[in-house]
Amino acid sequence: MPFDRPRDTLEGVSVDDLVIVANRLPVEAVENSHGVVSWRRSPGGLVSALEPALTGKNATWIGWTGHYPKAGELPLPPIPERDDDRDYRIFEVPLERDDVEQFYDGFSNSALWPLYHDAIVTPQYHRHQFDAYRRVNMIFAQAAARAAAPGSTVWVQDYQLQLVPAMLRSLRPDVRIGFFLHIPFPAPDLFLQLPWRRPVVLGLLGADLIGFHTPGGAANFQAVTERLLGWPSHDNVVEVPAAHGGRRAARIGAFPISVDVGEIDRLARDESVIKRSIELRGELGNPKTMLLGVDRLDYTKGIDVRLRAYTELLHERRLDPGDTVLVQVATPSRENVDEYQRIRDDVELIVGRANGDLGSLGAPAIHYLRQPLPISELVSLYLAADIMLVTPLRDGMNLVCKEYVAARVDGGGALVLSEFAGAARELPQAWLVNPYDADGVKEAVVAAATAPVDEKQRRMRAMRAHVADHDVQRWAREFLDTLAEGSNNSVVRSETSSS
Ligand code: GDG
Repeated sequence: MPFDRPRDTLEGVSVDDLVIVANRLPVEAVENSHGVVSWRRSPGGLVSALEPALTGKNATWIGWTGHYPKAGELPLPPIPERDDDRDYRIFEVPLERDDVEQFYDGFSNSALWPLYHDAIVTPQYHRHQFDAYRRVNMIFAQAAARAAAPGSTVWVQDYQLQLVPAMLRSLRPDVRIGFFLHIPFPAPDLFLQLPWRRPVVLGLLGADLIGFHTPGGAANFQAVTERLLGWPSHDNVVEVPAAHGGRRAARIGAFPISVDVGEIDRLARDESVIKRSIELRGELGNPKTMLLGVDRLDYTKGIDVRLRAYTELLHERRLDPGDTVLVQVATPSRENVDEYQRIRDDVELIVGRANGDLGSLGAPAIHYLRQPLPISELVSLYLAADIMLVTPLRDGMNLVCKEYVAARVDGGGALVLSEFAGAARELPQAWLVNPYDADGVKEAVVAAATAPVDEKQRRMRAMRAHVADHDVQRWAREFLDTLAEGSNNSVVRSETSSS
């Protein structure tokens, strides 16, 4: 396998008992007012999920910073191996411009992302991009192989790194390998379009435990392995031929991810956050009904679906333009990929038309923010919103709806949620919608806006109880415990197994 990167990234460093391998590191570069760049912990859910598992262990997180060297720019300062905020090590996998274009924007986000989201937009398959994917996956696998202590656990994250489990197993057969897919695993007929379906499935089967958000994703993967490889599989176990004879068990399971409920609860009870939520409603003109959307600006999220439904309801006067507002936060994402520029244009056209037709001076129909906000501001928005609109065409889980539920410590609010988000299985008390059915979405918005207070509270209470009991720390614990349990019986001997 080609390896054309400096090999010294991890040299001279002691090996660790738990290694997380993710495309992105849990730190981000921030620039102060004097232009000095430093690194701080990034606020993402994965960091909160994994930190309890990492703390107190010899642990390492391997990933990319999100930046590559650009001509004429000063290099970013090195990331401190440790700092006061964390007691695990960080190792950077440096990516260059070509890697980012071919591996990340290319194969990961222009082939796998759309294919795994039901081919909402047409996946682009290019051989040179898959070659880059393979090459970069090997860089991550080699870094993990060097960082892991004998017999330790390596947990690989997400669709960008599906080849890593098998690559790592061939380099380090002694380590226990887990893999978690954060996006949906599609129906077999769709997945089997992928020209490189075999290396991808074999890559994943290098893991001892392969986790999905939903039982549906797990079943799709198991069906694909049966159709493609014909290997025996039963009770969520695929029997994989082992390197030295016999068979090895690759287990498959559903582990629905969640949010850091404790942290969101703390923010939602913070006086300044509550004060800000009241201020926000004031700034919006104290409307009778405030609707909210919060998403990465991504074509899977159905931002256009909800904006169209809302606009039609205003036109039809089923919602009153005089006392209803919608706030849409759309965080910029993957801006180098054409389809992301297209969805931005679509969304902005709808916003512009709605505000031109239905707004008035100082009172737009849609308040649109294409910028990232601090998490405290998001929680203030969650507290302020009467109706949260989460309408993806397909979503592995969707954390925003769980954050909204966790933030509603007042027991108020209403959630309109797509059936095609993984979270719909766990939050059936939401107003569930088929995002392809425009009239159905409109009905659900009106129903949520006009439901009696006690019905809304009853629904919210049930959703809050579920989310409180299933936080992200539980998700990480259950995955790692299942991975550890499997280690005692991970070899399926040919004489004892059915074939
Ligand atoms: C993938 C899967 C799965 C958004 N804007 C801001 C901001 N956010 C935060 C939200 C939430 C997160 O980003 C988005 O999470 P989602 O789950 O909604 O969506 P993806 O980014 O597509 O995540 C998804 C997830 O992985 C985990 O497995 O649920 O299905 O697609 O936490 O709050 N955060 C801040 N400012 C923003 O402006 N601070």
